[in-house]
Order: sequence, then C-alpha cells, then structure tokens
Amino acid sequence: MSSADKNLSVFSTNDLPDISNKKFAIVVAEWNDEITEKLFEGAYQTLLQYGALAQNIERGNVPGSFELTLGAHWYAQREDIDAVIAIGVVIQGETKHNDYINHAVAQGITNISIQNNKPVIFGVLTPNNMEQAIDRAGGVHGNKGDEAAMTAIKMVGLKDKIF
Ligand code: DLZ
Repeated sequence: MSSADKNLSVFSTNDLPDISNKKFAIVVAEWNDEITEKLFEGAYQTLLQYGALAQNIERGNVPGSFELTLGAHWYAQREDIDAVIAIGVVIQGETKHNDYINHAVAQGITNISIQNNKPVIFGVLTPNNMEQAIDRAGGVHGNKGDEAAMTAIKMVGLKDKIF
C-alpha cells in the first residue's frame, strides 16, 4: 500500500524549497585549509545554485574542527539564520586525537542543532589520509561541501513544512 493510499501526510525532502529569503551561515575550520576551502566553495556554490542570495550567506572561520561547535552555536543562536553548515577536515594521525575531535564535534553539532531547533549540518570529513580527503573535496567521490549544502536546503524546507 502506498503512502497516498494510507492517506498519510508525507513531508518529503524531494521538493526543494524556495531559499531566496533564507539565511545560511557556513563555519569553516582553518586546519587543512587546502581541503576546507574546496568544501566551502562547494557548499557556497550549491546554495547559490539553488536560489540563495549571496548577501544571505555568511562565513565564519574557526581555528580547527574542535572549535566548529562553538562557532556554529553562535550562528545558530541568531534568529535570522535558518541553517548552519560546519565544515572541517580531521585527518587520522598517529594518536587518537582525531577520534576525540570527531566525536566531540559530531556530538556538539547534534546538541546545538536540537537546542536551537534548526539545521546544523555536519560537513566534516574524517579521512584516514590526505588522499581520501582530496577524493571527497571535488575529486572522485564528489564534493561533500555540495552535499552538506543540499542537506541544509532540504532540512530548511522540511522545517517549514512541519511548523
Ligand atoms: C590539533 C589538531 C590536529 C592534530 N589535527 C586537526 C585536524 O586534522 N583537523 C582539524 O580541523 N583540527 C585539528 N587540530 C586542531 C583542533 O581542532 C583544535 O583547533 C585544537 O585542538 C585547539 O582546540
């Protein structure tokens, strides 16, 4: 039985919203900036491509991915911002440093998204090496910055449908 047969209200993310009046913040970690710049560019261009206005997109840099949570929280607290995209690259090293950062940021972003009741998108790469990062920043596996922006757009649309 299809959803239509069941008379269900289905809030699908397939219908992309008009985002010409939506505001986005992109928070970018400066560590591994040769990669985070490409992710930022992918996210920024995708927002423009789907109708966001340049003046409605703000960017804030933070030193490293660990600081993404607080940077994103500051933007998420602003009423005029509809969604935040956090961009970082944490490359596996010889110690467990990357694990601690990744878990802290994933949990932190989840928390601030819920606390602020708005999409805060996890645009953080967690590759084993630089090659894997390059592959995901405009390489053979696409650009994860584009995907982060698409996720933001879809969640903004879904929120408007639900509330
Ligand atoms: C310290 C550190 C290390 C070792 N590696 C990365 C990394 O691969 N990616 C990244 O975004 N940041 C890294 N950092 C910096 C931390 O995120 C953070 O800025 C510092 O621990 C200070 O809080």
